[in-house]
Amino acid sequence: MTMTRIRSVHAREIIDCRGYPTVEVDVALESGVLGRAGVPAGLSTGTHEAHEVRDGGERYRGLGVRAAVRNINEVIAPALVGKDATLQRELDAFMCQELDGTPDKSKLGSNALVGVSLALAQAAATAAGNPLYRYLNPAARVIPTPLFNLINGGKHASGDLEVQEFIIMPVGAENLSHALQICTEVMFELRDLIVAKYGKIAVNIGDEGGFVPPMTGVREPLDAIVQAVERAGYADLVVYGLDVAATHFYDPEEQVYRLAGEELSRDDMIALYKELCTDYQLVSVEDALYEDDFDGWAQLTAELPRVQWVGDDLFVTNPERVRKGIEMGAANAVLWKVNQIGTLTEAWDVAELAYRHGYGVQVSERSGETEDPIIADLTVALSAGQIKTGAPVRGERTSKYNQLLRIEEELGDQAVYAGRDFRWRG
Ligand code: 2PG
Ligand code: MG
Repeated sequence: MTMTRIRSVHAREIIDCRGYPTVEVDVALESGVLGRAGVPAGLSTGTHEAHEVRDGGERYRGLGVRAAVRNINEVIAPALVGKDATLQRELDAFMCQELDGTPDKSKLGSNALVGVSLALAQAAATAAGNPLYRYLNPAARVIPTPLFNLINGGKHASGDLEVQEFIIMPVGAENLSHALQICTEVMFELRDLIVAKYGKIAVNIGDEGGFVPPMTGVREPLDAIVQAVERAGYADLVVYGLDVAATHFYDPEEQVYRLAGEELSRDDMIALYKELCTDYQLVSVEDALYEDDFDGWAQLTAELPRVQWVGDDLFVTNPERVRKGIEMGAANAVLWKVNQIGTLTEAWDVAELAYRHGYGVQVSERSGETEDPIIADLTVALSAGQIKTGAPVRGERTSKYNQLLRIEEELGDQAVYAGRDFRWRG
């Protein structure tokens, strides 16, 4: 017990990959072990996410996190020092109920709670002499199928595409290192295709490392990616995905989706997905409809049950919203982001809830990331079978892929690449 007793909790302000301030937390134990976590942040956030505390004012255009840092150093730290870091569930509950006490974490900030919760887990794992994935799940061996986001639109890019992410999934790869090779070679081909058609200026990249070419609609980018996959020689090994992030081009007053110059109703959107799923090997589509349209989601899921319909803004890793989705048959997979709900324990329980009802779990980065690779370990610990962490460029994305490569190597013969079974828990 004494070795895992918390000696100090210390937070600081660092910057994320967009240059926005964020929180980093160090948890030190009596044994001298240190657990550190960086807090990610979304930009195309769901309305129902837990509340981040930002400073406002002029500094960093209001985005500073000094208040959240103070909440950790002055409120959370004194309350946690002396407690046992291995009691993750108890400590997470204590922070949420006793120290914060709000339903949306708005008193201390989800950015404060997430940082402490994840740093506690890292410290406890290190103290136990284990990598985090194995500490959380000694039987962990499923290496996830990656969803590589090769073209960026929506809020993550400065182009005209409304759809946020155009994704390839190397389901036929032998393992993660092969998957990375496939994706990167496809990315090189896509780069050449875009340069040939639109010139060099068109291969600038968006927030998640994907290209931002001057394309419109849904088909033009999908066609370009399919062509790049074919040219790279991987047509048999690759299927496709989208994060439509539809809430962000939905007009709730008019009840229309404004997509590529057209106004589409919910039924038009469902008809569009039917066509796209026939014309492309689309196997996973996230946020296909508006975040509060549970009825539309249920209709879509019933009409196209073979596709993985992933709820991100719809569910926001929130047990109540996931439960409602399960009851209504809305979506069949949960996008899993710890900072949407606030603590590791709450997010973990959401994954368990999803599994119990046959829902898939896709672990995801945020568009504003740090170099912290923790979601790689969490994906393996959850046996989630799928991870979405951007294009394999830029350090805040490669840190996750490279950590997965290390885990795959460490597991050796034990490792199982999820491949085509990405939706089913290993
Ligand atoms: C999403 C995420 C990550 P953000 O919509 O799935 O890709 O974006 O972090 O901006 O919410
Ligand atoms: Mg999303």
